[in-house]
Amino acid sequence: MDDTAAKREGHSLQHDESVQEVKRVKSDDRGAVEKSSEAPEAENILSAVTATKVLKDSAREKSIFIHGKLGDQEAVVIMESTPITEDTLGELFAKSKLRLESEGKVGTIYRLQAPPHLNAIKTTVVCPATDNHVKKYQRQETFLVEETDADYRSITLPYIEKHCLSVQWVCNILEKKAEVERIVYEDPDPDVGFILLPDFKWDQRQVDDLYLIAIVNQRNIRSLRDLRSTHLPLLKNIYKKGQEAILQRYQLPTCQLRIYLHYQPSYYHLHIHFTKLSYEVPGCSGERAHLLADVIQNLHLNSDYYKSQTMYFPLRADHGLMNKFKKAGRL
Ligand code: M7G
Repeated sequence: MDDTAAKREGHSLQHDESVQEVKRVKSDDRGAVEKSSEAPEAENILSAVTATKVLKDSAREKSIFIHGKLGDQEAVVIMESTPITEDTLGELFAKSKLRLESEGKVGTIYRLQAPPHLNAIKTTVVCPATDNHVKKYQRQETFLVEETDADYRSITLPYIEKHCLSVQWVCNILEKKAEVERIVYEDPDPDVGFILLPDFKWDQRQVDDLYLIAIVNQRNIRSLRDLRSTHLPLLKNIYKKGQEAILQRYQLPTCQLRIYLHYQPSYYHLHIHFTKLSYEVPGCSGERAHLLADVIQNLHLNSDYYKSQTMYFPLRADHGLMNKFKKAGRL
């Protein structure tokens, strides 16, 4: 629901002067295929893309979202500069070319030309792109919605039952038809089990922007709203084992993790986000992200907390649910 500078749905390729990597994934939510950083040079499908509109760009996030055509199909191309990481500094310092830009009292400014392999632009090509994809990436005003439990039952629930995005990609992951080799941890228990794996948003090149999701095995929990105290064993299991798996695999301790659920999510099959605390990923702010630790505490206090609580969440102006809340006189 929140549009971020890092959606990974579609063909994805890394691109610079000399290096190109392609991971080809269809945009029908069937899941991703990870390519290693040593992937061979791929065909430059970007050369066949005609850009029609810049949907959004951000100098701060160093990203641009473009609507265009790939042949006769609609496409969205997302390009993001990759972070500079500590492990590449040695090579970056030794092998870059510098041009002097200006000399001042405080410092000297250079334009640095990094070696091509340290200068990649992460590029995602969503093709064929639907109207929803285009909308999702288009810059839009957002509004804070107040949803009582009655609103949930009369407005939100009927809407998501009719319009929610396909969770086929989730089923494919749970059924081991997709992303099997990407699984970081799995607990196969049908009640408290889950699969932990890298989110589409993370290219796994550096832990600085670590982003994993835990997808629960249970198929009937749509979102935070469905959680009751009976789900505490499941939530505690994810909290504990997710942290342990991340510590073991990435040496990142719990105190450096942000573990949360989105409300509203984009996909109504319960999943938990694990990101590095210092990584300010879009969607991690208070109006949309609910810390799993708080969720566990709230359910301990009151089993019906999320059933009865008034919830607040941001909606984009073009979101279908906005209209429903407006029509009901709730906005
Ligand atoms: P969300 O809270 O439903 O909404 O999160 P958001 O997309 O607005 O954050 C769903 C998460 O699943 C997002 O972080 C997506 O990047 C991620 N995601 C979506 N798809 C289709 C896939 C996929 O096929 N594989 C993986 N690994 N992650 C995905």
